[in-house]
Amino acid sequence: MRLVLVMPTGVRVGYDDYFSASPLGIETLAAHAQAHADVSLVDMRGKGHDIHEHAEQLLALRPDVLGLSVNSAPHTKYSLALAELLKQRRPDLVILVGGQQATFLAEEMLSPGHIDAVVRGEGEFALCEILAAGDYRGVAGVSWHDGRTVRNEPERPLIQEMDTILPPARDLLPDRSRYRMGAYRIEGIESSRGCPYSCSFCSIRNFHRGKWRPKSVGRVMQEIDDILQRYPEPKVIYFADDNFCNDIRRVETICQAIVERRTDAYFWCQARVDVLAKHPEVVEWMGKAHFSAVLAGLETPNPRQLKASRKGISVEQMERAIELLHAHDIGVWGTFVMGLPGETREETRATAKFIASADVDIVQITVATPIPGSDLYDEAKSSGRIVEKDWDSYDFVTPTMAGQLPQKEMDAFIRRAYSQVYFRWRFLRSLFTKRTNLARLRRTALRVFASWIWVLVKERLAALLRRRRVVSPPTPSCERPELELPEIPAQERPQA
Ligand code: B12
Repeated sequence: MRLVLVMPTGVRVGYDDYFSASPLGIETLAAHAQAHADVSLVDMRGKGHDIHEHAEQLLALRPDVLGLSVNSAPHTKYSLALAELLKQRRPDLVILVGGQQATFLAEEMLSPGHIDAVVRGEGEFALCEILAAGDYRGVAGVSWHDGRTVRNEPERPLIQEMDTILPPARDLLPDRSRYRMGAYRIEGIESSRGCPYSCSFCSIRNFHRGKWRPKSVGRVMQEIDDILQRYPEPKVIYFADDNFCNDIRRVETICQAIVERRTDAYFWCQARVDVLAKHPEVVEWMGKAHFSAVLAGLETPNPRQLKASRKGISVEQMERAIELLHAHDIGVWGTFVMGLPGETREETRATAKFIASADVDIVQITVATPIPGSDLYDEAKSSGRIVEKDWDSYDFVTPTMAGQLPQKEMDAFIRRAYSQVYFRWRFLRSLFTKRTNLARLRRTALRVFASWIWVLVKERLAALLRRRRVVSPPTPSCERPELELPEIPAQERPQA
């Protein structure tokens, strides 16, 4: 049996063209599925947006089963349109989807009738059961359409023993050169799953049922050793964990083990500032282990919004964590959110001002977006506040809820905040200072920024020469016979 697992792109996802790491989800699924099928992996990101060409490429692999990973909202319409095309050409092809977005939108994915089944939640063992049985019906965690209605099989228990998850089959995507972050190659490791916190705008709590489950330190180090051996080039290894620092003593042990390796690789992870602020001794170890950046959700300085979104951090903790990380030469990749429910214009202005003064090295500003699976989505949906229903617009820079500032005004705030961060004298000067992690990180941010500008220039040139690529056919939720590839919105910034 031939299985093809696909990481889709979006119809207009600009960032797919200039930055992505390898698709850990399908690489991990492949590692398991190899026991039951001949597996190929295809990563469509950065390969244009011609859906016909993509369908041809996939059909040429002669799959019996094709699995699409729909993790993010802007990949939804592309995936539905691709499934429709594939089914027209190969009605016998079994099409499965999984991932965050698909899990919470099973009904919407199945209703048009081109996708056979949605695998909700973790996919490793469900996929193996489907392949072994040659049927998705009756497999726990699967939703499918019986021709009249969507059938939801019972929930699957979460994987209890995380070390039973096999390391990703990286060898199935041998061209690793495209997975870069500026001058560095990038490889991801998943050392834990889930997060016990309940931030209103995040879907992780519901996806992993509020549980945080780690792999053992030994197992994590095996994966790191494997990457160090396999890929000798200068690299960044990132922890794809939702909350890497949930068990802070484990982080300390991992850092100590990394230090013993004396590697020249850099690391980054996602962590909460309250935890870092309380543990300066661990931040020191992270510095010694060459953590070049920590992605921290700083969100907003507004105490009312921090409370309402159940983020559970304070501005003092943000400042303390930034100070600590910088003291150990670790860059801060701060993510901020504007337009949370009830946010006034003055509050948005205050957030923009805060961002400019927060001493963050890489800034990522998003517009609050109700992603399926998040409480924000449920609340906005039940109160009728969702005004934008086109998944292509869930790009985290477009307002989608009633009460948010109009796009133009939001863009202006975001643009000003970005330029105040990146055109600061202190930031520019630091690019040329001694080779510290911070300077490296800032140069990397600049290179990612430059590749984004290059993508933008290419798109504009193509438009000028009337060579705009055309994407078709219509997605089931879209009436237009042909979709013109829109220009990347001017406000979109390089987001990692
Ligand atoms: C690491 C990460 C990143 C990294 C790298 C991603 C990459 N490879 O390029 C970075 C920081 C670059 C990133 C960027 C973004 N990310 Co991100 N990211 C994650 C994170 C934390 C982990 C992803 C991961 O690798 N997981 C590990 C693998 C093993 O799990 P998995 O992919 O989920 O796959 C499992 C299941 O979902 C399922 N499955 C998945 N696909 C399929 C397919 C089939 C057929 C089957 C059977 C099963 C199945 O089985 C797999 C194994 O159990 C997730 C949260 C999460 N926990 O998933 C967010 C997440 C995917 N990201 C998210 C977002 C919003 C973004 C950004 C848009 C942020 C921004 N504003 O810029 C960008 C988009 C970048 C892009 N090019 O797509 C959202 C998406 C929400 C949504 N519904 O749209 C998530 C869910 C986080 C959240 N709740 O907010 N991200």
